[in-house]
Amino acid sequence: IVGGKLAVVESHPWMASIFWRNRGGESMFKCGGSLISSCWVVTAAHCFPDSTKTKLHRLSVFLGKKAINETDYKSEQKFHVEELIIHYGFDNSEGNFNNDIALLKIMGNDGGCAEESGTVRTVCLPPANQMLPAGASCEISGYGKEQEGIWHHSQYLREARVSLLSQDVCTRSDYYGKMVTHNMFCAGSPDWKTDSCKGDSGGPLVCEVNNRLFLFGIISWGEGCSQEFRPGVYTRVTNYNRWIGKKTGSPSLAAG
Ligand code: 4AZ
Repeated sequence: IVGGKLAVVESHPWMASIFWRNRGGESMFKCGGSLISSCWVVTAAHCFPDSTKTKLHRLSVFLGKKAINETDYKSEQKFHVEELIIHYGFDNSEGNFNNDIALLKIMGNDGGCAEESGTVRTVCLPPANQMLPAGASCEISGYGKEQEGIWHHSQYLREARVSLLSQDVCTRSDYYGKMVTHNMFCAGSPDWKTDSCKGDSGGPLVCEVNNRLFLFGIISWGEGCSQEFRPGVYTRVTNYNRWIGKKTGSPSLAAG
């Protein structure tokens, strides 16, 4: 997150962090994610290159984690991945991560799923037809870079506010042109100082509607971070209600 501030996990209790264990047994932070029901985390499909899919045992997911390199048994919950479902339409042949969405079925060592606590809680999915106006203010969070070009990620969870751009503006040729499809939307700050960045992908963009927060976006891509005319690009979650409902076994989501 560029231009944001330190966050407490209690304010983003759906925030998941996904780690990948290499052959040496060393765990590396891979992506963010969001807890949408007790057993399911939604994230970005591009977090999983082909090799990852067949090696689910190398993945672990944490909820309620305060810092990437610290363990706090009181606040965090750890899971392995039972199932990884990458959207059938995920396509990076144009270099734009179309349909950048994936689901992880999580399971703890006790065979159970996430348990609600002060630091762990699900986020709501918006109804399928819910649109927000350009300029609406939303919140992003993640452990990604605080600046493009630095080598390290943030050790602590950070948050920032960004505003939604209209599709007309973001597909203009001085922005992203046709790279941005109807499965995506853009968000940024008018002064270009706030953005998601490398390492934030898969994580949430949440917006408030009627005093409730909903997961409208999944952090997906962008040309660099906080560059002029290059806002962050987010997966448009409302396009996937049916798919999410079908895969997670809550078909009522399709209706919202
Ligand atoms: C990334 O590589 C990434 N500025 C995430 C978000 C943005 C750019 C890159 C948006 O994970």
